[in-house]
Amino acid sequence: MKADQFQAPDYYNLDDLLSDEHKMVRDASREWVKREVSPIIEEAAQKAEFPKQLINGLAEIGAFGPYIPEEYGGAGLDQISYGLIMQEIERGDSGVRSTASVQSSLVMYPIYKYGTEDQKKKFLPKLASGEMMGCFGLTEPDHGSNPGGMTTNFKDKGDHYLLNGAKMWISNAPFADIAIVWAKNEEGRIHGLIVERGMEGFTTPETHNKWSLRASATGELVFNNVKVPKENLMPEKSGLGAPLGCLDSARYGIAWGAIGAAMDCYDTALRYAKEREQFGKPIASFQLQQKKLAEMITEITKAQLLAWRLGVMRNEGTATSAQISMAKRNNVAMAINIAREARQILGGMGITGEYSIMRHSMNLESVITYEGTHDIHLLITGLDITGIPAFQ
Ligand code: TGC
Ligand code: FAD
Repeated sequence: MKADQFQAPDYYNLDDLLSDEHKMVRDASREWVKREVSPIIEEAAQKAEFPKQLINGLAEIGAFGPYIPEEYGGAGLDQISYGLIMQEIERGDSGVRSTASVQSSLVMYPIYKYGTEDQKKKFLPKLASGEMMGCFGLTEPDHGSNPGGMTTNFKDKGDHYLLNGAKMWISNAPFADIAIVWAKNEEGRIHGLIVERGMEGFTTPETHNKWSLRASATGELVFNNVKVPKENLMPEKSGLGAPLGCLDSARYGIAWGAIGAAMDCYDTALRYAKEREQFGKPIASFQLQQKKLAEMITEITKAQLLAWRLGVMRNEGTATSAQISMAKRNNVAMAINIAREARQILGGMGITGEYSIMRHSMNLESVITYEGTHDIHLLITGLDITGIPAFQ
């Protein structure tokens, strides 16, 4: 793979809207990605292996629980810093960002928000340091966009719960030490349980043959009469709103992350277009290529402003779930379109692993599907503006 020459576009001087802390956090993540992710990520993706050697570095840049308070091992940062970290990691690879998103927003966040003090003390510091890794099991083979229909269930057996069912498409599952599992009790109410590797009847088979997110490990969670200690139920929130609340945080991170992938594709295509000559001129001199590049920087700039404003509202505690959906949907679609256009600017070279664009393009096919598909987020906006649900 080519040396990482990335230069971040900032057409509307977004840096002026960031604090010194934001810029410090962002620059540290950017440097780390350049040093540790770029040199190894192409090979990891080609081999379809999650690069476990990145776990310590992710912890060091604060990517595990950026906004979790320091007393629980988190970095105690605000929402904009969290977004900027996700942006920089996804500039390297969406799969590596997935690992950080899941650990932060889908594992640490529910324990922090819905867990007991004992659960917080037991799990959060180890999750923040990367000593322990987690995954989040909501999706089932027959319930993806409609998680409320889940059939995974647990029964009260007096001194423990008995868990049965299966989850699929679970990021980090093959190597996770713990799984946050959403399951129905005997009354059909959804609760979150912390299931630990080693519990009898709990297995995590890996999902192979993915053409997308190849540097992220994906798997199933299978529960066959798993005895879960009662102290592993997170008591502070139940119902579908509990897992969906975690998704708000993860979707927000993706709205920033997608900008990173788009910036990398744009920056690569711009440099290539200025260097590559055809018909005796740099291809950047042709109007058709300029149109592509000009539209890319316009869309990136709009996405940056959307994410920044959403971050401000998240810091104030005023951002709604529907506002988060709009940003996730817009920014991921923006990134996938830019990846496709950028790939064309590189001609044949664009399909090779010499450049990052094809990998980003394939990765974004997962990002546009997980955490709520492109169409589901549109329906969430539709519901918000009309008051009428069109899901069924
Ligand atoms: P609905 O009746 O609308 O809502 C049920 C309850 O949930 C509340 N709620 C939310 N709460 C917090 N945050 C949100 N975003 C919320 N959305 C809804 C709602 O107020 C209600 O509460 P209550 O107290 O009245 O019961 O539910 P529905 O069954 O009609 O479904 C609505 C729909 C389709 C929008 C929802 O199911 C949905 O978002 N589906 C998409 C599923 C999804 O996003 N799955 C993601 C799985 S995890 C994943 O993909 C991780 S990838 C990680 C990585 O690798 O980076
Ligand atoms: P379906 O729900 O079957 O949808 C198929 C199509 O139908 C989509 O285009 C959808 O938009 C459309 N559709 C569905 N319902 C409607 C409707 N009402 N109106 C209009 N159109 C509709 N899940 C987890 O729980 N944890 C994870 O860590 C996780 N990681 C993932 C990693 C990867 C690589 C992938 C690919 C997925 C991951 N997921 C995870 C699952 C992901 O959240 C689901 O794939 C996603 O929610 C969509 O569900 P589905 O694949 O079952 O598609």
